[in-house]
Amino acid sequence: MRRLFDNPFSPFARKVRLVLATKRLPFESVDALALAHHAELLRVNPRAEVPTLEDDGFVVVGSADIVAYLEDLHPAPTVFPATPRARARARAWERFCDGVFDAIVHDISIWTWPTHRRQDAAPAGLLEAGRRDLAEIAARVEASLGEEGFLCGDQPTIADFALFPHVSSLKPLGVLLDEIAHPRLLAWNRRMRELAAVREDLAHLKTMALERFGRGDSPYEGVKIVWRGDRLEWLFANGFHAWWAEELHAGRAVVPSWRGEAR
Ligand SMILES: N[C@@H](CCC(=O)N[C@@H](CS)C(=O)NCC(=O)O)C(=O)O
Repeated sequence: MRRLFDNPFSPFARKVRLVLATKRLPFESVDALALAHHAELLRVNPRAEVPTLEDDGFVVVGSADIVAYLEDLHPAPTVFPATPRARARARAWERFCDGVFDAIVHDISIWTWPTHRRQDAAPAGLLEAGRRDLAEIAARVEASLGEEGFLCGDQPTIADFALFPHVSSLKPLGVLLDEIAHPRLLAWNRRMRELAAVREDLAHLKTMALERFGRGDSPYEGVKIVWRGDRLEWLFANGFHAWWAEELHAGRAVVPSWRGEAR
């Protein structure tokens, strides 16, 4: 049995679900960031992160490794381009989306994301720094999209699946794309939204947002934020280490542990 320790809103889990849907592989989904499933998640992944895949008792941790595992087992339809250089480019995009794009989106969404229930305001300059970098990333993606339609050729690959969840976060974070500056990115976005896997992902997201937050409560941890390395790196590189230390002292920040200690 294929079981995905999942979360409807995690960009990494969404990337894996896009790949599962593209390859038409059925799976059972557990919303493992819901507090009710936390112990189960710790059992398979001491860092308590989603996505984690359990395939007939065999555990694969981390979205890129899960995608590579699925590709090895089920190579058709492929989510990687054909040539070694194009594959290397696709992996580089995936890593950039996972390590850089995700970090910025995460670090500035704390005050808009319903889980955190924050009453305070972001430290001065944080949202501006995030929006500046996100605008630069949008410009970079625009410049990289060629005539072929997708990031690494004429078919969607892991590069596009890693990028899509983050692009869909831009508008709520105040980064607007327009036809003058971003014609290719907007056309790419429309093309992505025509894919069955993406339509499924967006419909799921909408249903889950209503289900998880619609009643005003939430099944997730509401105070402590888990700060993984990449997310801290962007924060520190932009000078917000003192703010983060305050968060830590106030009991609102934790870092994942490879030993699997309970938080
Ligand atoms: N490198 C990991 C990162 C996964 C990750 O950061 N997952 C977040 C959700 S987006 C998580 O599980 N955080 C734990 C928590 O919020 O409790 C991957 O590629 O799968």
